[in-house]
Amino acid sequence: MMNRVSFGALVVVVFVLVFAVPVVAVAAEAQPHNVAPSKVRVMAAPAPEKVISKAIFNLNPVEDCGDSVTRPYICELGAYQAWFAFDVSGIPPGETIGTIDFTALIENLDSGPVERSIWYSADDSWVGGTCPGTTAGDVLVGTLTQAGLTTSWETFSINMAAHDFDGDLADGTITFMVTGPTDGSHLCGYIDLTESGNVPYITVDTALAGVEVPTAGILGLLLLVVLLSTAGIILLRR
Ligand SMILES: [Ca+2]
Repeated sequence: MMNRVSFGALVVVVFVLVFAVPVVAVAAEAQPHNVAPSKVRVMAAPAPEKVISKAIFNLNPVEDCGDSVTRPYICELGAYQAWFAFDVSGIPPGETIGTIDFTALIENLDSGPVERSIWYSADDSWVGGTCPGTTAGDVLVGTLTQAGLTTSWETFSINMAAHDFDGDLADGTITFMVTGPTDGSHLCGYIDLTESGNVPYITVDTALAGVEVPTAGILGLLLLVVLLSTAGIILLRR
């Protein structure tokens, strides 16, 4: 009788080791990883697509430039342009970029509403060197319209379909250029750079892909195994 009871108990122990230990290990792996103090990890997300955490990074430019150190003109495309480089090397490996917003203090010197445009550039080699100035951006990634004779913090929602920014996670830098209307109209404004004290920034929303955390399915199976094993012990003792 005791041997049968011991065998039943052994069955329970083996099933717990086989199922419970992996569940605990995977759950531990899913904990959010450390980030720098300036970056805020906001939530643990559900895992329908094997995404186990999300984070928001607020980043200021490592370098910005234009025809002024503090407040360059942004007028027509190809002439009055301001450049911004953001260091994204602090975003941990495995993260993918979901959205990017670019925010800066902009003044519209025209009496009417004016379209402003933001462009992505693949060339980061200007950082630490010469401002690209009137060089063309590679890809139009956003526009907004600012009211006439207004100074306001304006946010471009970057079009993520226009460029694959995960490539910039690999090279560690994102370069943006901000200028005037996409049709080249000479409609002027200012944009404040870092040295003005009104520091531009990007907000990067990322997701960390990984092993999906087993939840109700595995735990339910584990409970079923324990119940069946217990029933087996009772039958063996009769
Ligand atoms: Ca880059």
